[in-house]
Amino acid sequence: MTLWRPELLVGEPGGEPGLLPNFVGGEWVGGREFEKRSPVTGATIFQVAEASAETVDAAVAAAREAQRGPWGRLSEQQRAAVLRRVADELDRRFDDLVVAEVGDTGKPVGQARTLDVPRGAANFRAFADIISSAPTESFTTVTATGARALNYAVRKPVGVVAVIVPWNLPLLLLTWKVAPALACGNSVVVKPSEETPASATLLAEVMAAAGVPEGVFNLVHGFGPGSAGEALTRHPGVDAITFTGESATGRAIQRASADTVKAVSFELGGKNAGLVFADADLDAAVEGSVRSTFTNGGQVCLCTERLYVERPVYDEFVARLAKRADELPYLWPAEEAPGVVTMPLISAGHRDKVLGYYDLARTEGATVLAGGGVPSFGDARDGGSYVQPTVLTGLPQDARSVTEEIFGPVCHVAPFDDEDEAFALANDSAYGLAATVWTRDVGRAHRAGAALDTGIVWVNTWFLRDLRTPFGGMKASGVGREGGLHSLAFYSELTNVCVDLT
Ligand code: NAD
Ligand code: 6OD
Repeated sequence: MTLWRPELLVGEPGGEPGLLPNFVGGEWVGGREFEKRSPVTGATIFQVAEASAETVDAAVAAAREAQRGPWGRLSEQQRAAVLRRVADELDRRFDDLVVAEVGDTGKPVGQARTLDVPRGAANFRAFADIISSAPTESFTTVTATGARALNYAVRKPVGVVAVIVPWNLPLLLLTWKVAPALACGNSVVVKPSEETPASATLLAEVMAAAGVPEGVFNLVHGFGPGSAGEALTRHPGVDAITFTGESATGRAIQRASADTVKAVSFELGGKNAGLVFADADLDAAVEGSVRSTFTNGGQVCLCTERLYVERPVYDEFVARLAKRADELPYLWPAEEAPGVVTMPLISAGHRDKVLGYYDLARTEGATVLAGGGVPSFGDARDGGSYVQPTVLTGLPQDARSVTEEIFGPVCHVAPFDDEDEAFALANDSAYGLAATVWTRDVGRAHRAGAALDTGIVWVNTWFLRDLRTPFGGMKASGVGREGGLHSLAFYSELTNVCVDLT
């Protein structure tokens, strides 16, 4: 059966919005329905079937049974072949996935085509390669008494992995976790955000078409507390949780999962700093900061929300950044334009949160150099969740707008006088996810890598990601690392086998 038709997004002509079901043990399963609204217009575009507690139980049971079956005993090469078939099927459904991703998020179609959707297939191909070539450890032990033994580690699946993901890059972040989990022989129960149910539902179709055995990939829709999300975190049948989302949610999941001692991998929030040194290529620093602040409506955990600029270039940098923020075009998602464009925030609730921070910043004494409000369109987009790209200055380092994650198209810019001060300001945060440094001084670039307490430091670039590299955050930005062999470490168990050689 093909569940997905592009017209589901807008409803049948004259009909109701399409219904997105759960996927459990290879079957589509209904539930109490909730509405998914378009961020662009506010219109209802889907009804989504919320997974009940019984549906979550069934999904975990199906995952357990499938994992204990032939799937858990396939060789790494055989699993890699399945992952490659999933990637091929994702390529085949490329256009449908673009529709799903753009419909759910209101992001520009050009971004969905060049980033979100291709990364889905790339994640499966990358982890097919990584699991095929993963090294194994072995050591020969010789003791003083003459005992000799060979030790080697056997990699095994963890079991049933719950994958709980947010709405900002839905397919990219979901596949970034499902691919390594399956590569290691686990089965998964995924819970996409209630704000972005479409591409995950389509992924279930892709899994079935690619021949992933029934029960290996299960999908439950719903919310966090009191719904499918919390049910998964408390479920005794779930062995590990991989979660991307807010730091506060990470804390709640850690508490909920403590009784059943689950392994957790957390990719959480950020309040990322960008450092612009006077020796930087200023054109590149301005354009790079426009990208790092306003891409995806500022709704990327890696976006810059704090910029620090060396005093000799501060005035020029701030003026140019504010001008670029004011000029960013407002387009319908289907319109194509080069470079960064604005997009709506994910929901009216999130727009109100971001606007609350714009007001708070004014109350705290900020100067608003660009934006600070809501655009007016005179068309259906007035029902959507747009805010203006915003540039703030003049706040102290301890202002809430400078310390708390806003997750919108906004940054605060402040001056600094030397490298030590710049590194100290960047590190003065409860978060530690990412930092971006703009400089032509190679020595300073390497000093920044060593000095900045973040999981990633970009130098003269932003959001360039090699899937083999470690990814994660320090402090309130996360627990653990995924990416390449680091993902294998989380998604597998190791048994050391010690064999007497005498
Ligand atoms: P969120 O934490 O509100 O929700 C994320 C997911 O968790 C959703 O599927 C949600 O339904 C579920 N959830 C919420 N409460 C839960 C609970 N108590 N138990 C179980 N599940 C629960 O985050 P969001 O608003 O969807 O996404 C934005 C946040 O995600 C930002 O803070 C952003 O920085 C962060 N993020 C981090 C990364 C990273 O890699 N570090 C990447 C993307 C987004
Ligand atoms: O690129 C990735 O793999 C990744 N995890 C990106 C996270 C983006 C956060 O919003």
